[in-house]
Amino acid sequence: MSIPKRQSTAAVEAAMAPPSALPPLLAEDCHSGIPARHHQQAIESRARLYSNRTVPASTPRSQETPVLPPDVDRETFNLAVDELRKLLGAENVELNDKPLVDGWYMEHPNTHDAFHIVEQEDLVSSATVYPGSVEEVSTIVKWANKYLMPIYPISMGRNIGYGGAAPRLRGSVVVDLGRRMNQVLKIDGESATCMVEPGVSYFKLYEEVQKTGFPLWVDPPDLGGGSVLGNCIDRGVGYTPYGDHWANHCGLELVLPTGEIVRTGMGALPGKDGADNPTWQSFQHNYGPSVDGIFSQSNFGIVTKMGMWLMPATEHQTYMVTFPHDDDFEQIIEIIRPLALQRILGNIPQLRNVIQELAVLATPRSKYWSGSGPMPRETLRALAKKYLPTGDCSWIFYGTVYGPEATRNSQMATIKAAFGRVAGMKFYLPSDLPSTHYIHSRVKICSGTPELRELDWLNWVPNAAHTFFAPITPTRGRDARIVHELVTSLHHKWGFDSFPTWCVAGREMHYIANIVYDRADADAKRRVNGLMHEMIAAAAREGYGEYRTHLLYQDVVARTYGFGGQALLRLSETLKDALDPNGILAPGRAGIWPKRYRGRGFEILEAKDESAPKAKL
Ligand code: EUG
Repeated sequence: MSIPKRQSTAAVEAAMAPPSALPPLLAEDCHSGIPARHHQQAIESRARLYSNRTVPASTPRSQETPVLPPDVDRETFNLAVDELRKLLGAENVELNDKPLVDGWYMEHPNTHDAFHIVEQEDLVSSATVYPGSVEEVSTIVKWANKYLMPIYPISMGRNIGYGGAAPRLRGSVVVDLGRRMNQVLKIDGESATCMVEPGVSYFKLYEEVQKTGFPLWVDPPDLGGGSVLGNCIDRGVGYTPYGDHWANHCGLELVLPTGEIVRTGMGALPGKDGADNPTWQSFQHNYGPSVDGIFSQSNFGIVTKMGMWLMPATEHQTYMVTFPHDDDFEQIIEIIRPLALQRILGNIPQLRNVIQELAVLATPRSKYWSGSGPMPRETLRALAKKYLPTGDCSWIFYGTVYGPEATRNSQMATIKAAFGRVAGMKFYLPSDLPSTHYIHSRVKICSGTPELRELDWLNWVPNAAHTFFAPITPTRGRDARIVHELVTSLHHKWGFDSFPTWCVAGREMHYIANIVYDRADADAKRRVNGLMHEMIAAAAREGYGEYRTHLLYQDVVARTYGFGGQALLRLSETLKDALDPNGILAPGRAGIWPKRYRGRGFEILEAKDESAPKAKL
């Protein structure tokens, strides 16, 4: 085993210095870059985040590299990598043997989880391979079967808060699909559809749609840098009327774990003279079983092409409503439900806690308050009063109505009257608020323009990382109360500020608890882990489950869906063993372990150190 060299003081200082190069622009040779319209903002955003950093930009490795996957010895690994270089070209295979760089959102690593909760070196790959076509993806899959090498596909690796680009199984070979497969393959202005490869970000799709001149919207989530395809197969959420991404996908091309290439939906029926089927992006189903579902949040195939529906552009009006009391949320949610069910609310609105509003101003919490543990409620009230244009409030609702003015006016009148039942509510239009207010970013997101503002709350603590606890409840005040009280009290027990946002639809809501922590603070990381495990278990006892979760919690979350003695997980395992007999594809993803690894201790079923903080907080 080679002994890693300690970096000299000078090397550490060099690593701490702000990078001199500008963050990369979106271009042919940088699919994951920043659109020109956001370049200045990105430069400032990065400078702010790096000014709150106390850890070196890069960390020397303390373990022998590349980290090997289970059951593969170094000799076999080296042999396999040599063969992969021959198959794909040496320039398309990269060993993960350099210092780890966490970077930031727009310059993120594909070697590990930049927002590490466990040791930075735990969730790491052994190597990265860059396929350039679906045939090359198939080649990689066949290679993995030959060497029993676990591979972990990523689209762009910007699944931030859920594990980023990191493989679930340490030492897996990351298949970075996005770097060379990043084209918008079609934009159809007549049917309002598109087809994308894994490396197309919301930023890029937006630019490409603009170039066509068609009046069409993409549906961005809170941040625009992620992969359209990757977000969709992880069942992410956006904020135009097309916010349910998976519901708006239409047609997949994928590579099975044996290397076979499959098209689903109408794409299974070849078009005339070998063309793509003309109905592939218009009708979601093929004849026979509907199989698309088993390729989302799974490890049954590698999606290489995906159709998406685009929304015809329309007039729109975003608004904001503030509510004064912490306890108002139950009444607010009861008001939202019928409005959402009747489609008077045009999109998936967000109901945010006042702390998000303060944090998104990008000022570190330490500038306001020097204590540890959660910020006291009175401090937060005083800060809101002083720094927010709305003054003191508890909840902020961001909604948007769509369509011609007469329609919007009538919807808005109904919405205003309904929220008017909450004592002390205040209604705002974007024009009522300063040009720097976060509402202007929501206006863009809710009308199809991807944004970069959301991560400003990462300045709340130094070296900030975050993860999400994301349970689903019915859209109902009493369910909201159970989850919100459970989350708030457990955040306080483990010493964290609670940052809740509800993304509300008619029948269900995604409760997003955003845990922001200092990734240089080992104790904070231990507490995040304890908090996550305790919240998942406590919510499950009440009957609530997460829609999505970080790599570290996929085993436990999968097991909370345990009806019938884990019948669902067993079904997934049956499918897994049939489709991936050698267990090479993303072992452990979504809690699904292939036979080869099952029950050997790879599952993470509890926090190793369960002790809550000793201090009374
Ligand atoms: C957010 C929303 C999500 C998610 C992660 C973050 C919003 C943050 C609805 O899903 O998974 C403000």
